[in-house]
Amino acid sequence: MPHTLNIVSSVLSSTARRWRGTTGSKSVQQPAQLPILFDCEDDPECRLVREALTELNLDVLIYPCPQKANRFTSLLTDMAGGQATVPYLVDPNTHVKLMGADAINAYLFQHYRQAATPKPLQASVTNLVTSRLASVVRLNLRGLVAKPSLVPEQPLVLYSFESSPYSRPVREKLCALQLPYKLVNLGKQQWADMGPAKFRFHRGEYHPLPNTKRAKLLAEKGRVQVPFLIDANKSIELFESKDILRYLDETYAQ
Ligand SMILES: N[C@@H](CCC(=O)N[C@@H](CS)C(=O)NCC(=O)O)C(=O)O
Repeated sequence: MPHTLNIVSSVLSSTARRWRGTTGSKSVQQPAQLPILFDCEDDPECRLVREALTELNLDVLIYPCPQKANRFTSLLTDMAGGQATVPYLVDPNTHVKLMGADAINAYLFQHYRQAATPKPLQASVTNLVTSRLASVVRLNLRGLVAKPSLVPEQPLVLYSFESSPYSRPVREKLCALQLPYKLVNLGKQQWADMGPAKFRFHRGEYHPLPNTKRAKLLAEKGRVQVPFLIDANKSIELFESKDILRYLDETYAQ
């Protein structure tokens, strides 16, 4: 698919979900250990969980499980102690293991924000329909199917936020190639964060909120823009969705 069409349909996808997964909490703190999410990018329930993770400003380790996946299915069965389906969350901080968007989001909101799941993130019929629609407009009628790929020694790292139209194609690629990755959620925390990286809606110099992941990224890399990929296996760091997609294909697809 041409890149522009890819981004346009990704905008439609975010619009179908009314741009949930755009803002990030200013108060939730990342726990000591990284929670694990077995996830399929185009699965309606998985999307609701990832929206919640952005809004709670939580980072997770993603084990992608697209259709016909084989790389993480036995790990999922082992961790779940039997057959399980995505979304499946393992939180090593509390030893909690949960399956399904409603159970996972209720836990995440209760444990990390002492709040109930907001209605738009509950697995209601309406939300599951709009989440399904968000996949349909990606024009991939077969859905995300596993593609043969090399196994990286270490998980990759992707800076993203759920509704980011430029980040979605990268997450889909990581999913289809079954590449494990640390998902660093960079939800927007103030008006100055809004808009694309090159022409933010806010006038003047950009200052992220102090002591945030955004401030750290700016200090370390000189800009705040997603998607941003780090592949420690190859000592590669890349901004620009098109470059990242090409890199992943050239490096890992078989
Ligand atoms: N040309 C870049 C555009 C990236 C971009 O503008 N991303 C937006 C999010 S979709 C962004 O980083 N916005 C600034 C922010 O969130 O702080 C690409 O293709 O990756």
